[in-house]
Amino acid sequence: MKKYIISLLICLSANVFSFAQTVSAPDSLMGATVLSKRTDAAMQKWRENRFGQFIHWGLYAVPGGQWKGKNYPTSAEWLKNDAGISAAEYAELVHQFNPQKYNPAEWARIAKNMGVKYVILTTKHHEGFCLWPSKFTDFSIASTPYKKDLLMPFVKAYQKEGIDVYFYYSILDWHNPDYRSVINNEEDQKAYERYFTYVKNQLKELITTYPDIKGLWFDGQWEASYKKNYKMGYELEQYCRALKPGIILNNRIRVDAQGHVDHDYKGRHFGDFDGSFERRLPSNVKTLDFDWEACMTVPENQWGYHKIWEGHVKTPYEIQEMLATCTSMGGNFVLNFGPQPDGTIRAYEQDLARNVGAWMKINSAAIYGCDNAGLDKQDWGYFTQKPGDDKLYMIVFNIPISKTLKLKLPEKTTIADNSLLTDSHKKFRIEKAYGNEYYLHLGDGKFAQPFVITLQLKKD
Ligand code: K80
Repeated sequence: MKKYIISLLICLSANVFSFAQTVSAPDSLMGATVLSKRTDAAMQKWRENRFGQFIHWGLYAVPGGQWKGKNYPTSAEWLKNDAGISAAEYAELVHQFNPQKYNPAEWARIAKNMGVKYVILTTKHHEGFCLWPSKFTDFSIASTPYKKDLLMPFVKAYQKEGIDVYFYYSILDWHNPDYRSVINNEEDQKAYERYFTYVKNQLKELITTYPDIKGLWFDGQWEASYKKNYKMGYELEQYCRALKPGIILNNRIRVDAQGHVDHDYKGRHFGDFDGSFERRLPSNVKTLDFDWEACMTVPENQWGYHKIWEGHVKTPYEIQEMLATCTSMGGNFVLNFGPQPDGTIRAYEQDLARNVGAWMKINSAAIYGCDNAGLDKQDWGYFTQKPGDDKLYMIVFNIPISKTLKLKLPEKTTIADNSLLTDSHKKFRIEKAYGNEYYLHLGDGKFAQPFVITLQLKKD
């Protein structure tokens, strides 16, 4: 019996620490536990995916950024906060959420055609409403006129298209009465502990009911209550890793003992990747020795569905360039969609998906599985490369007046061959400039959209 227990313990800890080379115990300040890139197959797949879709869907889609005749131009999913709506009044929205046209197979088709390899869906945003019929609250899809679980059909539909599914979960919760933003006394602490049991119950429920998900994307971790209870964050990380060995977690799962969010007191990201690039890309960096992901809205700052999109709404060209930028710097790029309350996707998001997808169908070899090529960025666009490959991709966004693209290659490297990605017979004249710099002459070809040139490199 004793022997059995010991081997069981060994087995369990082997599971928890199956990424022992990369996931370690935290230090005394509860710093990061993944100190170098994870090398396992699941994380390798995440990295090779490069392009993902974010979906923000919840009760906030119903008011769509408007309340009692007033338009709130701030983020639609923050309406409860921004319009100062009481919890009781907001909760009435459950009776209006009835997405009769919800067709996840159609969503998945749109996503597949856009070229994404993974999706992150909000299962519970800050509003606290759950898209699945949780056993632990009534504030869920089960209480709406729609009634049916939204998650299982979603997971199945995306999986059918070969798209990995990730769940977003907000630690911040504006609905649960036990939630606290700050802990002022013993009672608050007790309530917050009850709330945390709720969080753990729900995460276990999500992980076990939808075993095919690849990971969790946390948010809402910045409040004083969580900082005070930073040990809960570490416990939560352990809990998720034990429930699902190999699970992929973003950095917002934790804070350290000094209250640092996203990165610990030593500047190291929490979780398995740095997902703190929100509505911004990292500045031009040559190599990053950690995994990272940038998530982006189509308008300036709308995640959930807003009836009115004001200001700068991005074009397909901008999205293509952001994706190329991220790939060239060794990171992932995730584009957000905010479905309408009836379950359909707004026309412009569909247009955008189609256009980006048309570009991806031609050029994705320079994106999927590609990474930083270790070269300086040039004014014409971005270099990418598959790790270990001697082929180099040039993703060209700007054609100079000279029709000449400058290339600065590593020392002792020459170009053995080159062609247009879409036409291996289309070669460009290459001229040596000086040192290890070359000119690639585009000639008088016409290029309707950003295009890719492949260079076959040869070491001298
Ligand atoms: C939370 C807090 C701030 C200050 C800004 C954005 C957010 C949430 N994170 C994004 C991924 C969305 O979910 C947004 O509501």
